[in-house]
Amino acid sequence: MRIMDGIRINLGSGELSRFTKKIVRKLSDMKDFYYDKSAVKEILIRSDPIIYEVYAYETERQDGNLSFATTILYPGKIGREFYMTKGHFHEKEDRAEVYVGLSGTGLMLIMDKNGETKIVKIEPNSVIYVPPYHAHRAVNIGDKPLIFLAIYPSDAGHNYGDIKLKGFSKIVVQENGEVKIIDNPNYTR
Ligand code: S6P
Ligand code: ZN
Repeated sequence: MRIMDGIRINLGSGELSRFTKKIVRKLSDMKDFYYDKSAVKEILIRSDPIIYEVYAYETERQDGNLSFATTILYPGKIGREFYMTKGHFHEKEDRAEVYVGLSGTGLMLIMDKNGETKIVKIEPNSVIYVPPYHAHRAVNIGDKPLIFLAIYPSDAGHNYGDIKLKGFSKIVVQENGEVKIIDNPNYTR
């Protein structure tokens, strides 16, 4: 009997050996998501850095199916705020998700509907559970790419609208060389 190869993750680059979709997110694709709008403008005059890339293996969007994706979130800052993913609620809000840290160091922001945010470390071999009805965002607080695997129901979908509008209640910034979690001045409950 033939033994099939599984899909492999290149732990150096984060690339999947097989994927159905690749996303490249540049600063210009997510300028509303950073709190310091003038820092965004300033950077975009000169360049349009890639903030993160996603390799997704997505199966048919039907109840019961699972999909998975690796994300490579580069190191850097926009003003004082660390590079991060857009972050989203799921379109089907009752869908949960699991994250597995593979490389680099980051934080996961997990926020409920009332704006209560929990923060969990993402590092190699850490497993993070994102419960249903919670928005989630990854932040790279290190100086290497942060690479993680996400496993989610194929019909979960993404709802970026709420986050684009209000952001998360907390943001992650650098202050005097240290990582600080502060209230987002633009967030309204
Ligand atoms: C999907 C899962 C991840 C993210 C990816 C990019 O449910 O949470 O694969 O899509 O990390 O983040 P975002 O917020 O731009 O979709
Ligand atoms: Zn998700």
